[in-house]
Amino acid sequence: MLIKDADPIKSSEITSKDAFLNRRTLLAGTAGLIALGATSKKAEAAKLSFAKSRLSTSEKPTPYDIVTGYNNFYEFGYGKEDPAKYADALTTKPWTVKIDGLVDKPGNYALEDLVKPAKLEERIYRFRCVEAWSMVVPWVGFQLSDLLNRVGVQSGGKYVAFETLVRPEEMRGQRGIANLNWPYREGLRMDEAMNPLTILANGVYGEELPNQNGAPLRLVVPWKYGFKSIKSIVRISVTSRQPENTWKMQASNEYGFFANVNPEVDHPRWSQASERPVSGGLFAKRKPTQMFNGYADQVAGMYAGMDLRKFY
Ligand SMILES: Nc1nc2c(c(=O)[nH]1)N[C@H]1C(S)=C(S)[C@@H](COP(=O)(O)O)O[C@H]1N2
Ligand SMILES: [Mo]
Repeated sequence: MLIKDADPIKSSEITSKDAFLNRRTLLAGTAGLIALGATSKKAEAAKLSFAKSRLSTSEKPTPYDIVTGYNNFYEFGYGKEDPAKYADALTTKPWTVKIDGLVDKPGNYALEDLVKPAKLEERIYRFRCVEAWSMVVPWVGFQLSDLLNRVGVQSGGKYVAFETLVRPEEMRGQRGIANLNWPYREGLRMDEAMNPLTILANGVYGEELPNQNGAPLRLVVPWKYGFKSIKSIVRISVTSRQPENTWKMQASNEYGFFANVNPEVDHPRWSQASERPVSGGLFAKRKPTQMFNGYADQVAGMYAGMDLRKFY
């Protein structure tokens, strides 16, 4: 099958989904294999209001259909198209996040109570999966530091641990289809959690997150491989010890805790020297991967003195 590239899209238009919908015939050509069915339903998603951010990249975002149609979310299956097909089964309203551990104000928080006081911003970030593909995603969310400051981190709090929900009735991957040790878990060191680049996203493309992207609240850490950016969070714990993380538990010879994007350290199955942008048609050229996914200026200082080759 020959797939024609779409016309270039002006970056001024790109974060408006209406502009996207007007062009979806063209974009459908680009997305190629990705079904359009899910998109029309998502047109009903609630719009968010947010400010722009100086921390956004000026690179052109990956088309909406790809951002919401080519996903990793093993709770719904292994395939890249499984999340878009099956994640609608997840009930995201109401949603509660348990915040516990070394914080002044632990509790079970309704999602609204976490999001309402927050300063929502659009953060257009590069996003790099350890499988060596990449996108540019216009997230909407707020800094994790903002939430941590609100709940008050106590002096012994050195790490932040996150968990996704376990709900096999709604998550087919948890019914024996994907054999991970549920719940999906991730963690950050406190300085990483407090870094201004680290956000909790509740939206993408100006609207509430679709389920396949980790609704209603997911982490985004743009200088680390995508698996750190845990989806559909139900628990945030401040801990004194380095928490477990799912992919390291699964295969510690392949995945680490830090998982900083590093073109010089290969994964046993994927060279990390370059990446395949999942936009611009199936024949898009690979491009060189950047240290810390291009965010070295903002984050390299946190790892001064660490031998980065040992912390894959
Ligand atoms: N709970 C949960 N979070 C997850 C995953 C997952 O399988 N389960 N996959 C991770 C991986 S490997 C990637 S690359 C990103 C993909 O995010 P996206 O689908 O929004 O692009 O989500 C991450 N967060
Ligand atoms: Mo990934």
